[in-house]
Amino acid sequence: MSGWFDETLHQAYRQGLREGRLLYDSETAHQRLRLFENPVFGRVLTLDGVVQVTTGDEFIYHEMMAHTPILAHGAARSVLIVGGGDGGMAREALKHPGVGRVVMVEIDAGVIEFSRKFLPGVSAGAFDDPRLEVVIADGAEYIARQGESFDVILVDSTDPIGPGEVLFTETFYGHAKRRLAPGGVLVTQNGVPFLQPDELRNTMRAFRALFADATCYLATIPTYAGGPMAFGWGTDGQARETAEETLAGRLAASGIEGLRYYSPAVHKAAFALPGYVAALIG
Ligand code: AG3
Repeated sequence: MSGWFDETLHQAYRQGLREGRLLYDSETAHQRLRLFENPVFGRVLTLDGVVQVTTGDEFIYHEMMAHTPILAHGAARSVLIVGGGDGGMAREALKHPGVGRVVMVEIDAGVIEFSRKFLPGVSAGAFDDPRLEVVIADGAEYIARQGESFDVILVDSTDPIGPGEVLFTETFYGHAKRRLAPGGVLVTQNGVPFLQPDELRNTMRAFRALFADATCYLATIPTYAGGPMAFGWGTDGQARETAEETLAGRLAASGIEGLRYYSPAVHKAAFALPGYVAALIG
């Protein structure tokens, strides 16, 4: 009989996943990493007791976080990924032929090494793409440095507990803004607002002070349980106004096929916010 994995993220709500074969359980230099099999979701990667990726539903998160800003921007050449050590975000960003450079700043080399070995389908060759540069560093420190700017910055972080905490501060968002090229877009992982309202409220307060266009958009990822997940969206440009037909034209021109969640219609709809979410973003 296999047991159950109980996620420890929330105070008064928890999800359990049946835990089949345990493939790995160890401490990296930064966090506890565990990988097991689940009959519905496939391989499940957890960090410090919180689900990060499952091979079953990761496509939703990675497609929505990468393609929404890249296609809205329309001429993105460079993408910075903060976190994202499993390689799924790089995989989606690199699908765009116009993207000539992706820098991934991951704090935990252990996550990359591990994911390449045990979750090869998540990065799907991204780590061998010459357009990808991997930097092992603290994302907050990296972004605070002077350096190149990017058309799109994706903060593919854990929750604001442990190593991910600094990635939710006003200081970090301010530094991220300075690293955006004109018209650039910042997108952040902002948790599940029904269960983590403060996380979105605080990020949106900071975004409103920094960006002409500050909002969030939503996608439902089953293992980020408790309702849809919010992605913070900050830009001084007009990317949010991009029409559905324009997005469709850009997607067709990119030659990207086989997406299973993102579509131009879903993209536009993702910015329609239910009242309880709109109230949090102020
Ligand atoms: N990082 C986002 C995990 C967030 C889970 N949080 C939650 N359920 N509120 C995923 C990394 C994938 N590249």
